[in-house]
Amino acid sequence: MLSDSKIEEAAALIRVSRRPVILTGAGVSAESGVPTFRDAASGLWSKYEPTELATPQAFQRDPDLVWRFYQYRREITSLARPNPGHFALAELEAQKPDQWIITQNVDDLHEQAGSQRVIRLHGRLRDSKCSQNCKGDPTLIDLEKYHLNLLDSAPRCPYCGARIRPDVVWFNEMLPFAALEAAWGAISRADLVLIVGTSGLVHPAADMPMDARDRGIPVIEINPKPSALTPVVDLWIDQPSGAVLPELVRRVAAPA
Ligand code: BV8
Repeated sequence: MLSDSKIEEAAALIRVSRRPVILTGAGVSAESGVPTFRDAASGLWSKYEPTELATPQAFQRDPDLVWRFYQYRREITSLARPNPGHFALAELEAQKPDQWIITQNVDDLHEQAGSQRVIRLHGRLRDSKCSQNCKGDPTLIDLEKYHLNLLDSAPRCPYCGARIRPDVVWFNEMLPFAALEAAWGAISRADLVLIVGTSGLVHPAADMPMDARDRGIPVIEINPKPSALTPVVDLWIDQPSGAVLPELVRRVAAPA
């Protein structure tokens, strides 16, 4: 049974919010069958730590291994469809024109569900680019067009011959400036932050809700397990987002 009073409390806060910001992590896609980031290396990949594969150093050392890891994740993500949580956030955006989603996720399930105001901090799994960005940052490469959608080795850039890589932000890489600027701008204007499905371990994403909190803005978290942010949020709903968000958004629109 959903914790009713917490849902009602959250709905009351969101109802009066004019500029909500929703920070999402891999948990919002879990009910779509996309393994969360820390579970991303399961099965054949279980002997690897995702954080060890998602680095430029790993790609430099063994581009084909890292390429295969991302082709494996692309395969899983390409089969995924938005879950009721993604659709609920798109519905909330329709009620709140100044809402922004800031996502750490590299799937595009928010966009597939209809969300239009989405800031992507860590890139997009389905896009590939020249690892040297030889034609500008980013030099995106259409793998299909060049028949380069190889499964087990990192293809070469058709322009300069450098290895092709996924267009995602790896650990120890700077986030895209435009995304960072948009995210901090949205956070600075936010009058409420809703955190959905993140362990709160990755920076600078994890710092964003805290900036709002320091300004006295209400911060709500939806996560079945405690995260690094749970101790500092105002309201923690310990339920899966696919179950909670539709009920929450329904109540925002029609007070109980
Ligand atoms: C940078 C793309 C400047 C690749 C990813 C400050 C302090 C400490 C360290 C740092 C710091 N500042 C910078 C760092 C270094 C580093 C960092 O954060 N390290 C940490 C981990 C120690 N950050 C960086 O390097 C960033 N760059 O800051 O540039 C710089 C440059 C050089 C040197 C220093 C600084 C770049 C970070 C980007 C990394 N790339 N993704 C890829 O995907 O392969 S991050 C990756 O983790 C994913 O994007 C993922 O989204 C993200 C965060 O993980 P979560 O989304 O939280 O997923 P996770 O699995 O962890 O948790 C899932 C949660 O869902 C759980 O809590 C679970 O309970 C919950 N859940 C499960 N089911 C459900 C659910 N919730 C709701 N409903 C459910 N049904």
